[in-house]
Amino acid sequence: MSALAQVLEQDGLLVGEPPQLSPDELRAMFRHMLRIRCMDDRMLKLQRAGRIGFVGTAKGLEAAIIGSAFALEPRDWLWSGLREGGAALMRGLPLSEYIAQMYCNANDSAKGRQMCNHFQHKGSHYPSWSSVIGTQIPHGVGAALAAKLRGLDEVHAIYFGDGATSSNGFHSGMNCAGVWKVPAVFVCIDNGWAISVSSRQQTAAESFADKAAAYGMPGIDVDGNDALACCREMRRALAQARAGHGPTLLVLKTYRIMGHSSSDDPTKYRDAAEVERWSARDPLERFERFLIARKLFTDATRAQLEAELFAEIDAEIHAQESAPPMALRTLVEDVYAEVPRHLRVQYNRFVAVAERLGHAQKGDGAFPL
Ligand SMILES: Cc1ncc(C[n+]2csc(CCOP(=O)(O)OP(=O)(O)O)c2C)c(N)n1
Ligand SMILES: [Mg+2]
Repeated sequence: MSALAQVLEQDGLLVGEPPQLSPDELRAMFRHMLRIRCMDDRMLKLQRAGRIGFVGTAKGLEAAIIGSAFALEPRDWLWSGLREGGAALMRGLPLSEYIAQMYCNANDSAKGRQMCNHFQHKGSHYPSWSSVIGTQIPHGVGAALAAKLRGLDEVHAIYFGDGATSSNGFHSGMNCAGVWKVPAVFVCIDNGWAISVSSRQQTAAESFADKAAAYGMPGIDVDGNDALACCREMRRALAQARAGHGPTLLVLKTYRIMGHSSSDDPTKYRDAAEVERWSARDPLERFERFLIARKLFTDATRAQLEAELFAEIDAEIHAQESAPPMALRTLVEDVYAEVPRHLRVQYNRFVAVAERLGHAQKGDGAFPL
């Protein structure tokens, strides 16, 4: 295992070389991290109230997600594994699209064909992702190879969790990336758990970073609750990839504070003491202490930002909640240039049943997961 890359102690003091970032950039980084916390708070409440179907939070992972993605250029790509929606917002996904996707309403750019919480955004190079663990890894590697063959100056950041390191996609993607020296950075967010399987049960290796050696690339362990360390190591890995020196595996060591998703009860498989230990290493608090020490924040700044963020999010929730549902006919559109006869017949039968039995109402039925 490599020494853990760290820039900030939990008390906000510097213990390593920080990345070059202007005061405005540092403040922006914190705001993007805080937005994840605020958004998760609201989404979980909406889910508990039965107003949206599903949510997977990123509480505790804010530094890993934002610190690393902050280093990307707009022309780079982010292949999401699961919880990187906050990075999509930072890179240009409109808040309205984020929340529309949570409602799967008429404004949902996935047209209701994804589970909620599965974002995509063309403009910020954030491809649609799949719940099937690890499948984005070979997709991202293929896109990175295409960029290399076309001589494009872009790097593909491929995100995944500790659980995905046991997938076929991880092995085949990492192997091809190493052999072809593609411009990619693999970002493993090791948050301690893959639903109820702990990282210690997932591998006998000391760290997931050790796996990089088998694919001929560097593997670097990073303190994933340290936004500045995540940004610095990501910048280094991106520079290597951009210069044609091939991929790196970054392992951002952090902790999933909440359940795997709104359908999970983590008290069934882990100790409260472990959660408390990691809560004391909160990434927002650590970064806030640094910003206060640097006189970029006062003790009141976080509360002000929080109020602003909640106001923006709440206004958008009201707007999206009153939007109509996705039109039923979209069920049969977009595959063929013209809807073929057999689909028209099925659709008409479906509408007839819906009219006989009544259309579904908001909140009907239980989410199956
Ligand atoms: C191929 C496959 N197997 C199993 C699942 C069920 N599943 C959904 S998420 C998950 C765990 C993911 O853990 P990790 O990769 O560590 O990401 P995290 O949820 O911790 O962010 C599993 C096993 C799946 N979606 N796909
Ligand atoms: Mg995990």
